Amino acid sequence: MPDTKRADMIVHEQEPYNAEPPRSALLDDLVTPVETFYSRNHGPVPQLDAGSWRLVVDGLVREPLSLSLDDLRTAFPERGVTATLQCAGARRADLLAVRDIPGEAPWGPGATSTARWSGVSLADVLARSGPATGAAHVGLEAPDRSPDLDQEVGYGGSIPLAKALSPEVLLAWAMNGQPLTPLHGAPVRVVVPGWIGARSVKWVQRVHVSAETSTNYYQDKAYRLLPVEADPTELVAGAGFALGPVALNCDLLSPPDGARVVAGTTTLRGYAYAGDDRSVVRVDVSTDGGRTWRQAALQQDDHGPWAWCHWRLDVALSAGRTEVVVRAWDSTGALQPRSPQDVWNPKGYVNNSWARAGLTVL
Ligand SMILES: Nc1nc2c(c(=O)[nH]1)N[C@H]1C(S)=C(S)[C@@H](COP(=O)(O)O)O[C@H]1N2
Ligand SMILES: [Mo]
Repeated sequence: MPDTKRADMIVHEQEPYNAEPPRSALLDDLVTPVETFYSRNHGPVPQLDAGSWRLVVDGLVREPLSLSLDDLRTAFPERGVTATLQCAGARRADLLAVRDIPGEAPWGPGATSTARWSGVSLADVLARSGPATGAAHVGLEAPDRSPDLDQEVGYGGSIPLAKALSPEVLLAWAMNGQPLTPLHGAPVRVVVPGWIGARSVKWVQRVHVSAETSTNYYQDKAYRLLPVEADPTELVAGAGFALGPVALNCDLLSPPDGARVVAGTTTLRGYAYAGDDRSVVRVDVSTDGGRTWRQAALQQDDHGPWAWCHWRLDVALSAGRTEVVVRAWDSTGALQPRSPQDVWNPKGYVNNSWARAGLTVL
């Protein structure tokens, strides 16, 4: 286990390291401590030397750049953003219960965490380089390679130029006020607030401006929502559609599914999150399997538009079995889909169905 993580992480894979914190740990604070923050890696963690690290900006630009960490620190204003990262595979465990998804880990709700990131805006760096006519997408490339893939290039993906030019997208070197750890992308990672975690490329070395989306495996073949009947063992470039902005989602973090609680007042707590330009406006809680609903209190503490919220509701429970159901609404009036059956897909992404937990009340 990397020494920066808490001892009770739920480890899906030791090498490469893939782990999420236990549910209750996410409730300690709206800003997740680095030792608690989930960790998602497709290959071995590269150990890059900050002194010799360079960021190349090239492609459809008027002036290609090669910037050191010192260049970034001195030539551009430092910016900070509190942003939630959520893996597109978060809550996949409930999709696996519907139908098997070979080769994909049973991530729970903990593949969602929030940090205070600091660095410079990608937009400021792109402004210096000057996107040329026809520029429409920004590729983000890293050196790490998955041992399962036979490919020359490392991890990567792209975001539309319009998102890349939004000030919240950072080239970040610090997380919660500390220099990034190697596990989280040192010396510099991209943070794309409101978009699936996969686009927040760690160990970034190249920003490639293009007319097209990236042809990297993780843009063109993985992190795509495939039609239900697609064969996930034969991934076809461009099949389905690429995931981008994070879907509206929520989960119950305490008490967990299967818990025994004492009759009387119990506090139900969890998180809710809506990506990109949407925000969570309401969280409904039912303690009778969805027949009746009450609204939870939302806590966001002015962390800004890119951070999740925590929710809580005191409920009176009497002895017996109770099915808790939780569902969130966003600022467009969208409601989460009802069940994992409705959202099942061959790679097991974006399970944003209602949260459900069975409690035994003693
Ligand atoms: N270079 C690189 N960047 C990466 C990844 C990776 O494997 N390699 N994983 C991505 C995925 S799928 C997610 S969800 C986030 C997770 O960030 P974290 O490990 O800091 O929590 O990083 C993204 N950036
Ligand atoms: Mo991810």
